[in-house]
Amino acid sequence: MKERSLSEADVVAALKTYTPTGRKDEYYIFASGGHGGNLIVVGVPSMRILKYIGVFTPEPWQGYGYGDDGTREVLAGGRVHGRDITWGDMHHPALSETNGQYDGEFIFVNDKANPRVAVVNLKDFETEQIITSNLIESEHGATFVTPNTDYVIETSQYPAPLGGEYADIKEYNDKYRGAMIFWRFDRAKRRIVKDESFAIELPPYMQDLADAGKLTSDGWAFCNSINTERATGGNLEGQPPLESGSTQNDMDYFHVINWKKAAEVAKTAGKTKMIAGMKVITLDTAISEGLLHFIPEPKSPHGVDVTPDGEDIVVGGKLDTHATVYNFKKIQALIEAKKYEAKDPYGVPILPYQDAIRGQVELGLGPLHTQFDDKGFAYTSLFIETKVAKWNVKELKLVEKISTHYNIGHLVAAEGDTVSPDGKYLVAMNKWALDRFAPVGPLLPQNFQLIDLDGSGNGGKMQLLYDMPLPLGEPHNAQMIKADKLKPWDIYKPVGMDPTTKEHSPNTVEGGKERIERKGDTVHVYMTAIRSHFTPDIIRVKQGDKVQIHLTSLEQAHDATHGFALDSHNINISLEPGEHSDISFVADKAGVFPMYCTEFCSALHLEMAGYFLVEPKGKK
Ligand code: RUQ
Ligand code: CUA
Repeated sequence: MKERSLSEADVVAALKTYTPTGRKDEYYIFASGGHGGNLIVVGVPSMRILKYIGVFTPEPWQGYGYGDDGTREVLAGGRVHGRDITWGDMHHPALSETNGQYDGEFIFVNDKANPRVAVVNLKDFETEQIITSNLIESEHGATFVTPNTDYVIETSQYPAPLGGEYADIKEYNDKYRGAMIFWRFDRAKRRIVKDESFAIELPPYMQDLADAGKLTSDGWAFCNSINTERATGGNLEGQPPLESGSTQNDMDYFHVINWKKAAEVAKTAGKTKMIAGMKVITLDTAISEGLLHFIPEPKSPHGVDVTPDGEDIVVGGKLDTHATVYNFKKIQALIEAKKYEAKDPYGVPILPYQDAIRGQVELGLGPLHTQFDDKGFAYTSLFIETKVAKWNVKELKLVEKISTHYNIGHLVAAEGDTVSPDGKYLVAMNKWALDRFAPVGPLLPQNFQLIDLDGSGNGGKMQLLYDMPLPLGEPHNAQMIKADKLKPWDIYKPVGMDPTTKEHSPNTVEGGKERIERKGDTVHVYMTAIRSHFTPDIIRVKQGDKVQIHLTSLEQAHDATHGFALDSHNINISLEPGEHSDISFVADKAGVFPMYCTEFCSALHLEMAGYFLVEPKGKK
């Protein structure tokens, strides 16, 4: 202790996190990779990074988007207005749930910048689907799942004319709109099904975070809004900048949405309008069917989180020092009694604020997001104060605060969004680790701080245990799941599975049946990989040929991944044991191109290579 200048608290923290070699972590964190567009898997309490999963961004190690037809197709699902988008601004991962519990089967993620949602299968930690609607132009309240993962919620943020139409910003009030999309997830198909999905048109406020009701409040969704002033910016056109125009009012609108009823309405003929291939319940229909109600909420709020019992909804004040606790039963009574205090300019009924809340709790400066434990406490991040506030949900009483470093955004507790959180661990997800790590230039890494909630060895108080820099983009939210809930595969079995379809590929190549076949102008190469060779290892084609390599790994041992790289063609595949991959390209340049395995798979790994020969056009 003396030699390393460690305090007693430091040693206690070390004892709580040190994870000897071979010992596995108790929890997984799935953290959004921010602008990195990928998903980050971290072990708790060791805070060791276990994996990056390519989602919106091509990822070379996994061969995601580098020549493999399956992953290319997944990425193509995320084209926006016909354009390839190879990055994403990932904010909120949501684990699939069964009866409000994480079930460890799937995780969904969003892209704020280019409104898209992706499905990642936790059997192999691979992205299987990216879907977009072209209905909205940005989003933020995504992804949040309903308690049985029937729907994945995606809510727009910056209003725009729906469906990618043009209207001048002067027509903001009339032509710009928001929307909440309910993507229907078909678990058996492992896909979001667009035809069974629907959206609800919303007024042009900037909808912010959302959450789905659970238990008591199952069937409902909640969402915040900012800029109910409908400011548009225009600071070179004589208008106030957006930041001041949008913060004039003391109250904004908390959105209360009856999604179960909306799903019925969406199925009724004539009740929806098709916009950009998406079934949309118009604002007028949403109002007349009683699907949408507003309640005032103080002042440009941010996070909205439903308590584990589903009874209350906590809204983080952001510019207000309180967390406001809405009560679901009170809201229901007001809706039933049609007790409205007013209507918004679009005719949405507004329920009286004082009658809808159970109370407020003063927490400090900049309350954002809230997580829960198993003992009736809530933990709210305080962005401006850079602290976590622990408070008693029933009594609405502040208990204690702990400092974070710095600028905490989201925070994630063990099983923290389920109907039965575990307590134990909390991770503060801080922005800009100003003075925590060895300097690496002007761009700062982010900082995940592990906090012990039990307070053992610390007088029952929260204790900071560990700092983990994250240099890959700004992670926003994360989900923390008990490790034993996940049952990932070791290998693809039987040999020949296509990870994207999770089916035996029709192009699977059996050992001994390797061959090269020409069909018209396409050369099909039926190839296998096994320690330590490709068969065939020489491929001859003619300049201009279309080439399809059908590549099967014959391996069935867990530690037998191969790669397949072809120089100068931007092709790099990771081939896990038993995996089948199809690789299509045009051999448009004559030349000699080595191809080789990119994982050091055996003592003869360097010899796991071959040649791709492209004969010049017209050569006899
Ligand atoms: S955000 S730091 Cu969830 Cu995108 Cu709050
Ligand atoms: Cu196979 Cu290296």
